[in-house]
Amino acid sequence: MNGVVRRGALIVLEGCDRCGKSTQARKLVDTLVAGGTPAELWRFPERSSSIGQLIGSYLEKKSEVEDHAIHLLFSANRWESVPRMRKLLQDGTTVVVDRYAYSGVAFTAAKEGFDIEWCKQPDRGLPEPDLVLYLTIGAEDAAKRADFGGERYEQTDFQKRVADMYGLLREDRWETLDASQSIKDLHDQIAKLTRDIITRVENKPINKLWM
Ligand code: 2DT
Ligand code: MG
Repeated sequence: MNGVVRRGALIVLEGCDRCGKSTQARKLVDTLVAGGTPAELWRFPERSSSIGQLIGSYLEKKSEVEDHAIHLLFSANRWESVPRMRKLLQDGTTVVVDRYAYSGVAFTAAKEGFDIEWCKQPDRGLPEPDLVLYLTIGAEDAAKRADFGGERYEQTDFQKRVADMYGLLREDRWETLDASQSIKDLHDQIAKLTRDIITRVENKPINKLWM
């Protein structure tokens, strides 16, 4: 008998707007659950908490928040979820997250006058993802997809700078995937990478990000 609980994996999807992260995150969780692997879909910002509501109002341009202050609120919005995230992972549930600290850093560092190291600091020590799936899409393909909505940051120039910042954040655990392929092909690739990671980390401790 094996009484040891195998932990779940922390899987993060990152990339610019309209690259298909949310679609892929949802499909991944559906596939895992259908195959008998406990999995939950998360996204950041998590707009339902008090901090999340401040962020939501900022993104919808209903309020203005100073750039450093909003950066710290995005980070606080992740930290407030950490106890629940750790518990789920330790109990064996794989958590698939649509955006994480990398979005936090890439979006703020894309603004004037921000230093990457300053941007990373508040998220240091968060649960470290076991796999980061970075979805890329060329400017031409992006232009063919549906129009941006009216939220803050949804402008082509800004998104290009965000992509440059993501480029500075790449780590060993990143897999860069071409998001211009079909939804199904991309999903199959993501599902395989995820299954491999789940078995590889099930007996490993949860590390701390950027420490
Ligand atoms: P969605 O369109 O995915 O809801 O994202 N953002 C996100 C930040 O600026 N900092 C962060 O820490 C996170 C998680 C990216 C809403 C926007 O919020 C940006 C797009
Ligand atoms: Mg958006």
